[in-house]
Amino acid sequence: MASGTALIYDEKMATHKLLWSDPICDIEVPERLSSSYEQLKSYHLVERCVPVPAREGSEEEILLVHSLEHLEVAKSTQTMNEEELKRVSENYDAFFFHPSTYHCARLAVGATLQLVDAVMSGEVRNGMALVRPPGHHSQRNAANGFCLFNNVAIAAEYAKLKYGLQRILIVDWDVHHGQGIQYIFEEDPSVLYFSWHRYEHQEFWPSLKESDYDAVGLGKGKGFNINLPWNKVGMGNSDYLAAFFHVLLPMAFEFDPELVIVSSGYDSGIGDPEGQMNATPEVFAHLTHFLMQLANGKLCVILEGGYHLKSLGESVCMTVKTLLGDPVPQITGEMAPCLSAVESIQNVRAAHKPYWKWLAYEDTSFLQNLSTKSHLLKKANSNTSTEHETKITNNNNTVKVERFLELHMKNILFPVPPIKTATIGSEGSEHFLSEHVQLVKEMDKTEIKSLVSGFYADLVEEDKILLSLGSMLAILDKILKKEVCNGIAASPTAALSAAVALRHSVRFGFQRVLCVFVGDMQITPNTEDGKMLIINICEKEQPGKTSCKHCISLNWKEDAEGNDFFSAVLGFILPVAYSYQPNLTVIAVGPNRSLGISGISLLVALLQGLAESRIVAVIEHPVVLSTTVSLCDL
Ligand code: X5A
Ligand code: ZN
Repeated sequence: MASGTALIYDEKMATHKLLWSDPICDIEVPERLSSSYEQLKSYHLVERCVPVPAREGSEEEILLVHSLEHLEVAKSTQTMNEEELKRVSENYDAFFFHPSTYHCARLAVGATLQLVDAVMSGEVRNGMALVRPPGHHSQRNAANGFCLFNNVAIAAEYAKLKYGLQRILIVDWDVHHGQGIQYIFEEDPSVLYFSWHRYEHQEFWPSLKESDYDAVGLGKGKGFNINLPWNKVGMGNSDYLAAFFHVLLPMAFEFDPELVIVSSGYDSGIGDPEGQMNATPEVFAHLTHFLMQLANGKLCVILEGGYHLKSLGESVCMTVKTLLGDPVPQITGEMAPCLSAVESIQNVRAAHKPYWKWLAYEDTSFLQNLSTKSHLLKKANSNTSTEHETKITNNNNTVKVERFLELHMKNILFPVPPIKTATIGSEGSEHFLSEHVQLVKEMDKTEIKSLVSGFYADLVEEDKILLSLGSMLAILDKILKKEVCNGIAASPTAALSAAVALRHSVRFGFQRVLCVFVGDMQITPNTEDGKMLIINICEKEQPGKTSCKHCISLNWKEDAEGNDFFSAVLGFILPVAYSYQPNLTVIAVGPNRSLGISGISLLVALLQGLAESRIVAVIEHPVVLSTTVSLCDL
């Protein structure tokens, strides 16, 4: 499997700039590129990436999407004086030409295609291209919204042609609707286009009817265009995560793309003057992490908008750091989406229900009940923010936003150790292990006996149990010491191991431990104090164990298509897990599991978005291998 993260940057793309005064266009400045790159350098992320040079996109490549006429007009601006440039620019909605614009736009196209080549050839696993001018608004025959050539659309056509791809997913998390991309692929079922955007019932630019949720695609492309309009400003982390859980991800997993391209605008982040949204930089780490689970990890991230330089830079860093496989930072704060977001989510799901079977499996009406008081206020006062929100919205107070970002980011980007996986097998570190077996032996014997009694006493010899508990505790110990981020232990008695792991980690100071138990759980630890939350996924109902406090039992049997898996994981397990905000996740796989190996593997990968990626897997023998793959391979 390919490894490495490409980074494409060419300072020449910073020469395109506005030469006259224009209050609409003056936010699209060269510093967007240079300061993002400086930020990447300051976090030592540049040196960890594979540098890939940009190139000029060829005329032929540009013509994959644009008309010859559009190309010729753009080409002709190279030798124009300021007055002429201004006059051509006025032909378009929100665009400016500079003598270097044509060259920069060709570099932006070429940089994007270089990234596609690096990923498709296996030279790297994923990557990001920092480009200007952006692309997603530009159309076959028109520049629009700071965009001249549609970098991402050209990349998708190029990938179809050069690599014969039949399914490409484009995720547009820019705060504006990439109507250019929508127009280009509207009738094309081989490109699934998802965009969320500030809409405010068509009040917000570009104020198009076709940006609404009911534009689902045309002809053969019906069902392959997904618009999620935000009808309020102030959307935050919880709204974005809900959009992924309940709209994009179920459709994306069903679509099963061969390549994912992100139209990566960060004007959807906090502090941006265009977006007026509240999502913090680390949400982009989560969005990136989710998309890395598709298309075998083949992910190309292409810069679009983003106009608050500090917010933009931090968000770019979060994205690249996640592409590199670093632990995903914890998201804190309110986890329920606001009512307006829930409304939009339900509308787009309803519009797409005829086309996607996995949308039919989950009812999202429960989301409405999750919306909390603070969010009701947010809905009611989206223009006059509540006191709490004033602190984190920009409105006309950039100082506050900057201070917020500073405090907020400080603890996230520096201290996290890189992901290392502990594997303590029978061959490994005997010394370390025996020490822990000793520790287990010294643990309250009656406690263990009472846990074991009736279940395993006559099934497995005590020594074997002690050994497996020892290796599990050795992993917990390494996680506590921050030597590793995650680990996997085989156990003849997963339920016992999980119970001991939970008790032990709470005792060692983890405030909230999430346990996802797959299979029959013969032992239910005491969860009364709320320091642990257990989600048990089992095939048959377990009498008497269904609904104790902080222990949720999900009965499901996987059908041949695995439908229930995605609706349960995306519709329920992840939202609950994200609301709980654990500091450690334990996943245990016991007997009679209702989940296949690939399902468990994906579940483990998705759960690594929680608890700063700290995760312990305890597995009853046969499935060890593939889960190890998803732990190590990030
Ligand atoms: C790429 C991008 C925004 C254009 C806004 C025009 N364009 N009002 O974010
Ligand atoms: Zn934008």
